[in-house]
Amino acid sequence: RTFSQSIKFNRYYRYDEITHYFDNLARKYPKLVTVKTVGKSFENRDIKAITISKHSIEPKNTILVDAGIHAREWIAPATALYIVHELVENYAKNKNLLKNLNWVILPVVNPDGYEYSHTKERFWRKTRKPYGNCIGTDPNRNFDFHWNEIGASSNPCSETFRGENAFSETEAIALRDLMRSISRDCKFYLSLHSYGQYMLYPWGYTESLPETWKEIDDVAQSGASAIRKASGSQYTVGSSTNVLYAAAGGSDDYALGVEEIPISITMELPSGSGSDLNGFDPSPNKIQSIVEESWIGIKAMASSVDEK
Ligand code: ING
Ligand code: ZN
Repeated sequence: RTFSQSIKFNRYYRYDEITHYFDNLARKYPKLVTVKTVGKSFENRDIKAITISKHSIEPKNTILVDAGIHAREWIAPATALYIVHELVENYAKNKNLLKNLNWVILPVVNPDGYEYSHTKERFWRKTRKPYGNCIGTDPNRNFDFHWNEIGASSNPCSETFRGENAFSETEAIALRDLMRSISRDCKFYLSLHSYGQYMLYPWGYTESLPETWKEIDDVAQSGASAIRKASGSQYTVGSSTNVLYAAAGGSDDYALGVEEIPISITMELPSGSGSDLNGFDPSPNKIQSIVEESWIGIKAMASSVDEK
């Protein structure tokens, strides 16, 4: 498919469709959009990010959004695509969000896992690199900041396997390198996951809070309250360790702790009413309302960062 018409949010897209959508946008909106390959997956797929920027002279603050670190959390790449759709194809409506800000969006960090969850095993979470008899590392336990200290497994058969060492996974390296390449201007890192409706922030490796937790909490609260006002949906806001569980080696801890991106938030999107594993699989007719509601929260957080 070529998306000669605008993209629709009534089904989930395969990885090729997502990258073709980006390539088409780059062709159609060359002044606004650039697409870059930021790394290769284990199975040699291009990991692609899109930059949306009004390219003025002065350097701008940058927002980095990723999704699809975990393969089965399909609503997260869908939400990342909706952000791109709104900023590019609905530019006139959203141009205030590009006046002082550049956006870098990496919709599928783990394309091998994402494709595997489409073709073989719907609830696959990890990468696809084998370790002995088992396959895959949890990329959100593979970042080099307090790696393997807590909430991560040394067993390659576990869903939370931390990898054989920090950054053993090329997908985590790709995200790290992207972060690093923009870290001087990047003020806000947002990692999209599902599910449970949480705005999580560091630390995941300890119950103590970062020195700057209040600033991060302000941004996260602004997202949660915008969503509550718009739809009534409730998000729980707090540090990962304190409101969900402790887990070291996550991308959000790394963004703050190593790359010093000041606002780092993991957003756990809604389940679309499913529970257990089905919570990772909102039915296609729920996608539109979930991504719209989530975009309201993301816009509020972006504006809050912009005002800082
Ligand atoms: N949740 C995140 C996970 O990686 C998380 C939650 C993020 C915990 C960061 C600790 C630190 O387990 C999902 N749904 O993947
Ligand atoms: Zn996840």
